[in-house]
Amino acid sequence: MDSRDLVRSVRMVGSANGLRTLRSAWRRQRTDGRDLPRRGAERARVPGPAQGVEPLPGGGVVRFTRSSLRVRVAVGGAVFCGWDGAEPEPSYALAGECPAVDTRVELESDRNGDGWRVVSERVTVLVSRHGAVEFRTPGGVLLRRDLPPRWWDPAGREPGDRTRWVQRSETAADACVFGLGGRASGPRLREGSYRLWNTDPGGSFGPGDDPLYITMPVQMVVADASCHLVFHDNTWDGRVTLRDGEEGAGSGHDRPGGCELRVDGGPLRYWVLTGSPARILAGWTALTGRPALPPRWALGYQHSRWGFGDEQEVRRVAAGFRERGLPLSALHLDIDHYDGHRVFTVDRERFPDLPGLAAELRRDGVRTVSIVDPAVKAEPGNPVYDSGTAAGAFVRDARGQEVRGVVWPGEAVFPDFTDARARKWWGTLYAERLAQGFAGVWHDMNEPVSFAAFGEPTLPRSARHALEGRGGDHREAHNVYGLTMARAGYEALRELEPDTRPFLFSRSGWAGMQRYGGTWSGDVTTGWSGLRASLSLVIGLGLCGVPYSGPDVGGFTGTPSPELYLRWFQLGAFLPFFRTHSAITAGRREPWEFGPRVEEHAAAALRERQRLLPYFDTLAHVARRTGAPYVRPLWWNDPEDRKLRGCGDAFLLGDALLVAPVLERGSVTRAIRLPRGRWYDTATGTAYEGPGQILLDAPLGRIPVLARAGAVLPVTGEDGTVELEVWAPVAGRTGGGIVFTDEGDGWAAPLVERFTTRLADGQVVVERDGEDEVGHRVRVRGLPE
Ligand code: NBV
Repeated sequence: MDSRDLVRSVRMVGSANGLRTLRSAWRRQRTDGRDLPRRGAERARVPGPAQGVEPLPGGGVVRFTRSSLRVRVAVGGAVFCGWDGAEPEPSYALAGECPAVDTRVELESDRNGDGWRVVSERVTVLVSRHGAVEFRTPGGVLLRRDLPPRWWDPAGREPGDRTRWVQRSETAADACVFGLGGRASGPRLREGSYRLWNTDPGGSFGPGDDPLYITMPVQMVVADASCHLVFHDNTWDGRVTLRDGEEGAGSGHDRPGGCELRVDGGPLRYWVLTGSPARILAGWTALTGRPALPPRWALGYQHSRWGFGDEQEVRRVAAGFRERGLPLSALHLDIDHYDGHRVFTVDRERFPDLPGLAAELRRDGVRTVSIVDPAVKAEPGNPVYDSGTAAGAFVRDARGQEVRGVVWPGEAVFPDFTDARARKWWGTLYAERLAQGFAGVWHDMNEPVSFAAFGEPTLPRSARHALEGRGGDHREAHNVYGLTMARAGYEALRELEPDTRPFLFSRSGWAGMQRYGGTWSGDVTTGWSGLRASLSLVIGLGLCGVPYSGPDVGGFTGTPSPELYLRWFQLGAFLPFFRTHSAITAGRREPWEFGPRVEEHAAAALRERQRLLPYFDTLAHVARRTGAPYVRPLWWNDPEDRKLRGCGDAFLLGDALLVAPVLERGSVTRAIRLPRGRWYDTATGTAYEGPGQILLDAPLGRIPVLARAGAVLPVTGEDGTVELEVWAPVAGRTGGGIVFTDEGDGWAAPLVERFTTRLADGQVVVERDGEDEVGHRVRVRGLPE
């Protein structure tokens, strides 16, 4: 064991569980030593020369000496490539049916006679005689070249003994990569190596820590020629190594961008989607599922703490918000409200009447949200353990013994969420949470974490999983543990309360997790670097199809300076999931704890959030319908603007706003790079023309927010109805916006209104669906006084 491991484990679990974590780590090592297939002699392989081709609707199969490649273009333009017989299904990422093939196209001989091609509406795929695959725009510009894969065959292959493989790819010299799940060092992912193995970093994390809780083999690649998303549908442990390209300054000697993907097993299959970022996200969420729609209250401000202590304390905190007139939408209860850290229990001494407390808070408009950890205390007599054992729900080893680990309640077992029966059983337990009055759930520790004094703090790699009846081990199931737990929770809540939208967010997850809910930063370090990392996570996850997320505002650990707290709060007010939260050992995070000045400015941020709620409602519906995230990188509409691609310090909030948080200590100005078009500083009404860089005031009381010329922004008016804030369009141009209004919960279809704006005789004209009757009070801004 190295001493860093020891320090980490003590930091995480305290000394009480220390011995157990030592035992558990030994046990894990022993089990893996016994049950994991040994890596024996291996042979490196490449596909070899092509032997023949079989055209099929949507593409076809190219046969090589030692492998085959299936190319399949789906309706909508997504391209699937599967080596060695890999098909799109089964897949944890895909939602429902695999999309139908585009029957208009199939593999044909390339004109030059040195390979084959599929020419579809959006993309041309070329397969060389040695198995390189190129993706080109309809105009012929290269987006991505995948070199022939290499893999290692175990000599005398055994069932269950999988092949590792590696694939190298080249992208344009100017390509920038984003995504790979939640990465603290982005949003643009620089040259370096990124692991694909969901991991609790332990303690807290900052920009240098990788991997984190959510890793995904999803890359959004942005280049002059076009953007594309590549998704390697493989859940195994792996690593992506990126190399930045270099342009030869007109010499014609560009060095392409490079990507190398290594995976420890499982299929080599991937999807490529091309087009504008909006098109790609629409295609990606059509493939992997549209994002769940949160109830309206989940778009309001929420507050949490590990260690609220007891009912009185919760009441005191709620009263603190109420008495100060600070709007609060939900309070979250962490593991300390459980009885001895046992999931689905309540410590009745400290929380004698949780349903009563929840009802009382609810009358003041405050919901309660409960943490749910997957680990179940392994203790006969614990009803959750007993019923899970009876249902055969817990993960076992190759000999059929329950796999034991250590988490908060001590010795614990882990539900196998890759088993439909286990998901069903687990789902029944959420009835207890609803009976306690909780309105939403917060899944934690589901990477999954099992504390270990040394080695990886998770389950043994040899632990067996059902994998939907196919059978396999933790090497394959690990990365989808959080995803399948979210599925269990989401499906249960849908069934238990069919008329309400589930509110669920999960620390870990994988491609497709947006179907079940959102996520949050996890234990982001308290410091300016943590503030920056939190924005990187939200932007990156949005580009992977997960639009609802946000950080622990104020940071998880320690105590932020009043200035840092305030700047974090001001950023949080513009992110989808807006929640203050901190560790049991950390300082408090209520806005009044940081002095009257911070309280006043935080109150202003809260009021602005409340005012923008109709806009957040709209963004939630837009995400649901199109996959477009609420929080978008500055290059979203201008991917060809290279200067914008490197900007990770500001973002677009929907179509209408550009938000530039203050991420540096002591700063009271902000340099902001504007995308093309006219932008108004919402604080002063001053207009600026993009593209270009501007410098705006960012006094302690606010962060710069700009509005796009022509935008229609639905906001809460003073009388509580939805008003339209309309920003003057540029003369001769039209603007507009779409507005979704709904009941705030349930499944009734929303009202959809489309507005257009234009200037006529120096006045702003607003129309709704082509009619003059707008149906809302309109406030025009940005016209000269
Ligand atoms: O449940 C306690 C914490 C929680 O407050 C935090 O938000 C999670 O990310 N949880 C991690 C476990 C403790 C980690 C040290």
